[in-house]
Amino acid sequence: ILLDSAKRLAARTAVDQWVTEDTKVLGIGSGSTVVFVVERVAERVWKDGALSELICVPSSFQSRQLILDHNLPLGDLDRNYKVDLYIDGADEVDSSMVLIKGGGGCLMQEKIVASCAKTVIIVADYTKQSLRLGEQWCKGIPIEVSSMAYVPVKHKIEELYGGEAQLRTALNKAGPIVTDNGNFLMDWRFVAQREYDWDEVNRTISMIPGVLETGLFVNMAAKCYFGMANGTVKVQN
Ligand code: DER
Repeated sequence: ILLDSAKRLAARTAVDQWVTEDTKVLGIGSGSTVVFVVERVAERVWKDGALSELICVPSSFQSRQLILDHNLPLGDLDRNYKVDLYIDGADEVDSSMVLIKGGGGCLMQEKIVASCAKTVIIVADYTKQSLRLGEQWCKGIPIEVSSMAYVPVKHKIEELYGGEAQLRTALNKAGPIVTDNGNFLMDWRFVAQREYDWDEVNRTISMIPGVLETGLFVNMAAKCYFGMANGTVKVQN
């Protein structure tokens, strides 16, 4: 089946299993797969007349626009910092549920909302699953960095862990991409053959002055729903 069908299948399966009348505050991730999550939630609200108390907290401008476009109740962490459930996509999910996120540049708010959630569920098509991190996503681990610090941050990461960290430049804008939060993004292409302790790497890179957030989501996701090429859904936890 087509990739979009695999994404839609994963999204609808996860929403129908996890979004219930008890779900009051639902965190909405960013990217193309969560479009199908919001579509299914909107069907349940507007067609089935269900989920009457649901509030949706966004994780980016794009996510906020999705919520508004589907006329779903928009919330924020100021009023709803206890998030019942967070559903998002991922660029890659390895066999121990380490995620690479940030391909769409939204990793900082995504990790913040995910950190406020009781349960984090990932939805993805089959191309996102890997045994070993980096097998599928070859663009590097996204890192949100202060624009005044990206050069020292680049060198510190490369000294610590090897590989190469590159500033993410825009396609339809001259110069670097600026995130929803007004920062720059770097993509760190790590050394594929090297053994990394991703929990330690995430913590250490996060502590480098000038780093706002990394796209390494470690020990955050409870389950991942993969839409498979044969039209089935594979659940990993
Ligand atoms: O940028 C992000 O973190 C997105 O959630 C990304 O990881 C998944 O985007 P996709 O659903 O468009 O592949």
